[in-house]
Amino acid sequence: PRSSSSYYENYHSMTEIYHWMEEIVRVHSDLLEKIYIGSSYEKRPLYVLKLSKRQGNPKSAIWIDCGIHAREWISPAFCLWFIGHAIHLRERDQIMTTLLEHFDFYVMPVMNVDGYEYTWSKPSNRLWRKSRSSHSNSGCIGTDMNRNFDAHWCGHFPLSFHLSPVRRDQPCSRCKHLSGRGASPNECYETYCGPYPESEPEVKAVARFIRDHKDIIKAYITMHSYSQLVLFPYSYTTDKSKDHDELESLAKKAANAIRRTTKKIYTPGPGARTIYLAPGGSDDWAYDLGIKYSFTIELRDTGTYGFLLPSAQIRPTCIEALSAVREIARHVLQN
Ligand code: ING
Ligand code: ZN
Repeated sequence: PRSSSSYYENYHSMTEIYHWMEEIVRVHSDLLEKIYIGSSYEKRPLYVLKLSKRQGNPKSAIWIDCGIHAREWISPAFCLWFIGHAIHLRERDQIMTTLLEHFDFYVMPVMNVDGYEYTWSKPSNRLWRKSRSSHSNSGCIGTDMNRNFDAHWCGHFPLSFHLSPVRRDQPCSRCKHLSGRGASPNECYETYCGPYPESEPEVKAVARFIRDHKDIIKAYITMHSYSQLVLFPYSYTTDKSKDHDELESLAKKAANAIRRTTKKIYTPGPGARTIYLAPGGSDDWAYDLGIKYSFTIELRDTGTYGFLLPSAQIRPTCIEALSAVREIARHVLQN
């Protein structure tokens, strides 16, 4: 059944997640609201779940999104587990109780709904990362949603590059070092940034929602995998952000909380200096919008299973990730 703890310790298809959303919101309408924020390229609905203990006066809120990248299945599993944990264990879990007394949560279980569905459709599609949109006749499909936000979008390429059909056909030789991991204007690459910022309807819907709620959203947290990292801005530049020291100490506290919880080691650091330079990412965008506490958490593991993390690890991964979320929330409360 959809409310049992074993439900949350398994991965679920998009169809199943839609049913889960419908049911949990129906049964727990006192705590949950399903907000429609737009539709995907393939016309699937995009929902945000608002988790709120009290109706009425708007509280401070924390945003958590999952499933920006299709193959990172542990990420949506966390969002589902987080909601399930909040609903079913809120009385028994002191952490959850305290969190809910102070914050509303906006939780988006799956941002890349089309890509996620695609990874379930055939075993050979399991490692798909991008959206499923088509922006050219190259035959290549998909934009990297975490390169499509308006934060120094595809920053290393001149605008003319994006406009010229001739040059778009091949990778920018000058920028080749960036095209694998940074961002690429070539639609055939895994990190294709799209034809313009927010070209993806999913990114646009999320950006609009967050913009409209930016005064109450005090923290932005986005869940990815894998690598076990607690990242904060910037990823688009190796320069330090103006809140670098505070974010670094908070990321360290979050990583320490994880270590105390499950003994797993997560490495804290700013994106560009810790892993690679990557413009157009959601946490950089949220940070520059004014949401100071902006984090990308890369969940388990460090490469043994990678994206194919066994479902037996869902529960411990979610428990450790919750301890990181709690640390961030606690800091936000004090500041
Ligand atoms: N990692 C992220 C990626 O999109 C990242 C790292 C974080 C990039 C923040 C940009 C901004 O490449 C994974 N695993 O997706
Ligand atoms: Zn990712």
